Amino acid sequence: MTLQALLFDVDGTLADTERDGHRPAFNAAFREYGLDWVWDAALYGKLLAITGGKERMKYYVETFRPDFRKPADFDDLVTSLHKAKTRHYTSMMAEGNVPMRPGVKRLLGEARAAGIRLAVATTTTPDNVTALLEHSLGAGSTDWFEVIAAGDIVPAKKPAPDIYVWALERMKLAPENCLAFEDSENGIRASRGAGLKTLITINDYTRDHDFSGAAVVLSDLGEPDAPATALSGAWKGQGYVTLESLKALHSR
Ligand code: XBP
Ligand code: MG
Repeated sequence: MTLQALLFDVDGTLADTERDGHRPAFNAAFREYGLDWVWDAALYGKLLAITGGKERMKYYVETFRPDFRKPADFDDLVTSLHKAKTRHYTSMMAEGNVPMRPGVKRLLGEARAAGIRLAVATTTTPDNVTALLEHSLGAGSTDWFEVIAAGDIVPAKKPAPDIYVWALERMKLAPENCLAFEDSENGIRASRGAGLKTLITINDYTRDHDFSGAAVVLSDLGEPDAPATALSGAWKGQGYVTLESLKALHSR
């Protein structure tokens, strides 16, 4: 089986968007609506158990705010809050202050040059993906990805495999011809559920997650002058992830 495509998660994998991107955007939306909901960095780590912003807000109310008197139109409130949150998030991304993680831009460039197909599979809202890519990866970089599978296009979000299955079907690819890149337990459950060999790069929110089933767990993708650390799995690459090392990983 040859390696034909790379499928990337976004939040936590391409960039560290959660703590200083999504979280303050949620808080700004809560303030805008006069709510006393404040998500600090530690609480947000617990809320990440649930993927999807609307789902996360509902989980917060159910689990952490039994005192909150839900209005009759609670679902509408959540929808409005989420629209406001997306507005805050995309304008924050437009400032371009959230960089790609180490090695991401280099590896994407290498894959593109070699004709490897690229896709995104994420639970986040499509506008958020575009904002991050255009302002942090580079203008026009959205077009590098043949398919951007995002948000509510599948009703069941990660850890359900649906978003990966959707992307694979669109690309008419078998999972055996691809590699997935993830950063979280919900993410790898989704990618493995779709039959994808998966490379993990951890971050501060996910370093203690269960990554059993990962082909390899790394600190990050690494750069020639800033090598990555292998945390588990057999990694025979150099100090940084190259297309050649991915092909070797894929064929094992
Ligand atoms: C990402 C998420 C997203 C974002 C918020 O998970 O959980 O919910 O935090 O996005 P993954 P929205 O990286 O596993 O795809 O608010 O746009 O839903
Ligand atoms: Mg992620």
